[in-house]
Amino acid sequence: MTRQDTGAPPGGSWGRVTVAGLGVSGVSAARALARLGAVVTVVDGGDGERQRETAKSLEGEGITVRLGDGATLPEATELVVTSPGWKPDSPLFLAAAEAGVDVVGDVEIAWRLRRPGAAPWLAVTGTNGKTTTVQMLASILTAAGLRTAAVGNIGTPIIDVVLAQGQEGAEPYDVLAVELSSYQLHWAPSVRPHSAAVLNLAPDHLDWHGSMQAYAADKGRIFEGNQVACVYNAADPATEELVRAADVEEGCRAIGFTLGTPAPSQLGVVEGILVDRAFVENRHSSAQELAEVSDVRPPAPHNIANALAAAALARAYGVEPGAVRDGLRAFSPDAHRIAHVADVDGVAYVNDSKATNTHATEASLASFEHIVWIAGGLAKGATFDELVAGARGRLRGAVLIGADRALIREALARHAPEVPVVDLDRTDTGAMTAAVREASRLARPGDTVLLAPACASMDMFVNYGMRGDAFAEAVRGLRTAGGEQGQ
Ligand code: UMA
Repeated sequence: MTRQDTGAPPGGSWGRVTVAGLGVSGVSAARALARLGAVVTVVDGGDGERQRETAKSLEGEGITVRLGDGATLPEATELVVTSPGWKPDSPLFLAAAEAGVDVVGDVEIAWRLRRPGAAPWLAVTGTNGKTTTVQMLASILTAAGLRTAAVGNIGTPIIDVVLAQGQEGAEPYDVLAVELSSYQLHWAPSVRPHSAAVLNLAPDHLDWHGSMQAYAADKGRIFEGNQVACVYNAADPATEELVRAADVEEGCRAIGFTLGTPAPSQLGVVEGILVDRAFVENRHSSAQELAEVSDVRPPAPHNIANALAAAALARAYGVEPGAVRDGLRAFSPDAHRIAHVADVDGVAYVNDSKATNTHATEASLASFEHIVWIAGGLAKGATFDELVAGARGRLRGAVLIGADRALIREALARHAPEVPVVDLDRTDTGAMTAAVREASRLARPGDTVLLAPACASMDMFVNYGMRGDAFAEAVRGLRTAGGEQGQ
């Protein structure tokens, strides 16, 4: 078989592959590569119950698993396939470099496994909003009658979907809506989407990438080789800069999105209507109505921007305006993204556990007038001065949880010393119940208690979803303890 048939390296066979990480992507990559004939060893630095159970099932499939040592390169390794979370300077990769062995990610493998005629990728990255945008995009593509799936960083390993295409009887996808993180882009040098969008760029994951420049450069890889459109945020010049720096196919266009009136080659908003001035016959004199702002849920500014980016990618793929509207109407937002949980004693409780960095939290804090803010967790190298200074006038109080809460406490002391702060010195999962109780004491009727941690959750919870669930559970606890019924 040729390289194109199997995605295998030159020489035709996958040989001995080491997969780094026994998480969602590692398991998918290991299974796929073993099925394609590779001799697979999975290594993971952890040795917990989860890893052991997963190891048992992979070993039953002929895959070797080595737990508790993520640093030593297994002998005779010919290729390393890494999970996205592994830092580029991990000892395993230094050993691979020394041995002259390539390191790529699972997304790169998925790309190499595509057969001629495989579903093109419409790809989305950005510091915030990428999951929502990919979900909106998939909803629009579905409304257009296309067979699609939302894959990648969103949680469904892309290799699984690409490989399913090759299986007998599987109905082929027309197009994939792909969420790509900066980590995944870092390890995926040959991916060439049909069209792609960078929603925004703000400092995040700097401990992983080493610098803002390195982070931006990895995000910018999404535009490489685009065929039809590179979609940027007109309000965020850094995203347009990435389009300019990209090497794209002849005829590929730069398409902007804006919350204001769109210029030619942009999508934007005019009097409450989402309009397209990019994919229309005469973009200099006409515009196409796509949907109403009220079709976007929630109709908060950052979310309208997400909808415009999703619409731009769908339009680049040739989707009709009616399907953009129907898809946006059919979309239901994430339960952990500025989701109203309940009203208790005249106070609204809002779950934005998905706000895992300062940029997302800034948008969240700007959405309410009087806020008791629950924040903290793993800061991932972030600083909080700007965030706190910007939100000062809106904060009724703050309740801090998690490993890096001192960083937020210090920023509050510097920029908002009048704001009462409860510093919960505990990182156990029950801390959320205590945090909600403390927040309810600080809040007055008409206020919003907002969980927008500005930090990752893994110091206390399995993921941000569990953190949001714990918040919602704690709010329900308040209600049964005597508060009034919410919605
Ligand atoms: N591990 C080590 N050594 C390391 C790092 C990790 O041994 O140095 C092991 C861990 O013990 C664990 C495994 O590797 O067993 C985890 O690998 P991983 O962190 O890459 O996570 P996966 O479970 O494979 O999930 C990844 C993405 N995770 C990250 O990028 C951190 C998931 O995105 C994604 O949904 C999934 O692949 C499928 O594509 C999550 C995420 O937090 C949602 N993404 C970040 C974000 O959105 O901000 C980028």
